[in-house]
Amino acid sequence: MKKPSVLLLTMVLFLSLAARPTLTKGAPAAGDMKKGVKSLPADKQVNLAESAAPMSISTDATIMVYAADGKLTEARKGQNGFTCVPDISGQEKPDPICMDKAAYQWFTDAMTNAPKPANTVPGIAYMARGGWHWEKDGKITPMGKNEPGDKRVKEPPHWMILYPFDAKAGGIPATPGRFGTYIMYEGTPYAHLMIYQDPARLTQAK
Ligand SMILES: [Cu+2]
Repeated sequence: MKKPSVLLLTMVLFLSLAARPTLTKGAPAAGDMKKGVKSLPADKQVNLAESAAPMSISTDATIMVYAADGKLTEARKGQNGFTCVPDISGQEKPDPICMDKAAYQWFTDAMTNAPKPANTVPGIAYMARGGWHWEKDGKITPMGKNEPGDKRVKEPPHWMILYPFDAKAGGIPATPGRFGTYIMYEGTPYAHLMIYQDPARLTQAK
């Protein structure tokens, strides 16, 4: 697997809220976050990372944590192809994420400013604590391109399908609304499907 240190470090995206007792296990309380996720002990970062996805997924996932130098390092090797990270936006509330291999590729490409994501199959990512995006003039700012003055908007717990979606062709909105599903970054190679559904409450097909 590619070295993910650059990856989520520079990412300026979503954020979180909503503590989910059903899956946070020993995840730290909001008060612990004042100094940022990077200053938390590794075990707390692990719990936080795991809290992004249903436990059935995160228990077997590779877990990355921030080392003292701020770089992401592998804290635990997984077996199910998913990788979880305790925080991606560096906002005052952590926004952990769990990604499958294709989603990991997608985020790596986004973070390194690749012209388009290289994943050839749809990626799936879970953000059970929500995230953030930024808006300008009622439109969502492309990832990492937000500027001072842009409006920061909270995303509720959600999951994503990371693959080229077209809002017009699919008849899906390009901004969040009552529908609860929309295409984020519409009109860019990084357009993807956002689904406002708490991953903590997803049940698995048997
Ligand atoms: Cu998104």
